[in-house]
Amino acid sequence: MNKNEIADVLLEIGVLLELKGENPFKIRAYQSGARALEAIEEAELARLIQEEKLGTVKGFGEALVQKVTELHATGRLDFFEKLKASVEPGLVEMLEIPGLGPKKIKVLHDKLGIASIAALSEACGKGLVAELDGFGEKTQEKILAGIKNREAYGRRHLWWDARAVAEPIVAGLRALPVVKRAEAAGSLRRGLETVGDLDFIVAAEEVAPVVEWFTTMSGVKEVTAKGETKASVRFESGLQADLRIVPEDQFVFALHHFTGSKDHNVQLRQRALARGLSLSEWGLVPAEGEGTAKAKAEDLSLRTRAETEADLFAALGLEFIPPELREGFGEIEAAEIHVNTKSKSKAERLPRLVEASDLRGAFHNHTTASDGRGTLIEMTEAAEALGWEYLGIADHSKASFQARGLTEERLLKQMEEIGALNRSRRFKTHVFSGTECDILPDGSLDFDAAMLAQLDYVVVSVHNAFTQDNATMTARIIRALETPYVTMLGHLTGRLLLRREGYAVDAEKIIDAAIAQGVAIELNASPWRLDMDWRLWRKASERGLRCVINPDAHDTEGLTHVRAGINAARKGWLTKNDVWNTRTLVEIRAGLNLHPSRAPTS
Ligand code: DGT
Ligand code: CA
Ligand code: CA
Ligand code: ZN
Repeated sequence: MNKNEIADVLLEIGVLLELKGENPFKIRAYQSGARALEAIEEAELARLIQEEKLGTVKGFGEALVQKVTELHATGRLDFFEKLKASVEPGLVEMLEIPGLGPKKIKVLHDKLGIASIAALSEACGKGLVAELDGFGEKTQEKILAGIKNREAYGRRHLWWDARAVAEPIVAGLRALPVVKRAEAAGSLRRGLETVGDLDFIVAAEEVAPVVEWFTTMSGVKEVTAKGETKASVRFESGLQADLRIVPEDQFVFALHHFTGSKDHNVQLRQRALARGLSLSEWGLVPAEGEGTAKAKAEDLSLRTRAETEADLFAALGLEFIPPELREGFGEIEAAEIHVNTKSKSKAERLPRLVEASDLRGAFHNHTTASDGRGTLIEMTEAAEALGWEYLGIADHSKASFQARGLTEERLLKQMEEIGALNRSRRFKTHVFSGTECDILPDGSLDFDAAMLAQLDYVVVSVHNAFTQDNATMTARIIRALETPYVTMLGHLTGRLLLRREGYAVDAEKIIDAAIAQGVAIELNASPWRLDMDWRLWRKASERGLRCVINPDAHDTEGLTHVRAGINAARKGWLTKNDVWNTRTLVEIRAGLNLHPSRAPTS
């Protein structure tokens, strides 16, 4: 196990011990052990363990040394396994409800005997939870809302996680000798932020071997359907996957149909009908005449031939519509090929969408200075490996004390470190010194103007007082955007997909203010945020809002989350030109209006 994985285990042990009501000192020992681990470099940890010197590091008592050593060597810890088994799973599950920590869960268990979310829901319904010390009406309402959210979202999965499951399946299908073509379709292919189930379309010479492989591949927990041309399976995570096998000459039609969305399909079918054609998953055939669409599609002489989806769209007088745009939000009109397409205004045409390879860097990233897990060096190295020209470091500010936010003094020290790193030319990637500065409840910022002026750029974000009403929150954010030196707004609503609704804001008003101030809004690319939502970007960007795709990375791996942001940006109709971090280092520097002391010398 590497140090981050070990740190995760230590944190989990801390949570489990808290659920059991263990001694707070013991609990804290695991938490600080995890912290201490994060501050050590990977190689350093290996050396300390090898030389049996881990005990000399502050925060590691004897018990912890033994556990870390065991995890490092074997990836397993008997103590942890036993501890997990000794805590009722329902209690751990309750941690997923916003506002419920281990302490509260222990109280619920001790006082009311609650050991599952269902029992908790019932107790809230009876008003029993509100009567407990330290709970009250408001908490009870919040818990109930949390449970409802969880139910509503529980059946969906993050696009990022679904993609990780789908990619090896597509590769595995393509590797089967009988398979001609294989693609993932559905919401996954459309790049939707959450995915209900996976859909795979395969063209194959023979069906049986494909179904056999699909239903027995590793990770399948249950085969929920197995038919002549299709199969469905369910994985451990609850995610389900549908497979459909079609003859090769129907592949494009099936792929298009099962990519959806439903709204897009309905609109496209209407367009086909208006041209005397019938479009279905089987083919594009004359609408008039004898027989069903399926029967006609089986008659090759009647079916329009399509090798690719571009052929299918072309047969309906349309340009190729990228899957991300197929939501029925005007993409078909925009794709219409007119004799005078050039006379269409930009807003009426299909955009040339931004691509992953267009990005040259990003601005909202954390390091071990606040709550990140990668050091400045590790993050820069990873950015260089991605080919980025620049990396912005924006650690938390002091008001985010739970994330070890930086004081002015620590921030100044970090700026010096970054300056020295740039001067050393150790990496090809230039590092910008920024901050993710808290927007305080009244809309003032956590740092004063004198501090902000010295930075290369400033991200401002809301991290507390989430329950303010819409008007207060909106005014608060707008006030922050109107503060000098602010470069961009972080995660507009603070939502966590499938887990927490965003705080209430008037997005329109905030977008207006950002445009008026020349401040960018980030598209936070963290797979569980994707905030500001893609549905708002098209209009906002047409009105002149600048987008920055930021991974909000807390470790080196997190930098790759920009891929999820690109997805969302594409769904928001954004082009390369709409996304600021596609600009070159020189252009960014010119745009940042750098403080004289930090302006480039050459
Ligand atoms: P999901 O799985 O809930 O995230 O969303 P999708 O879009 O993947 O939906 P899914 O898996 O139910 O079906 C895949 C596609 O198949 C869907 O996007 C469009 C097409 N489709 C499914 N049912 C219908 C339908 O009743 N009418 C039409 N026009 N298309 C359908
Ligand atoms: Ca699906
Ligand atoms: Ca499906
Ligand atoms: Zn943040």
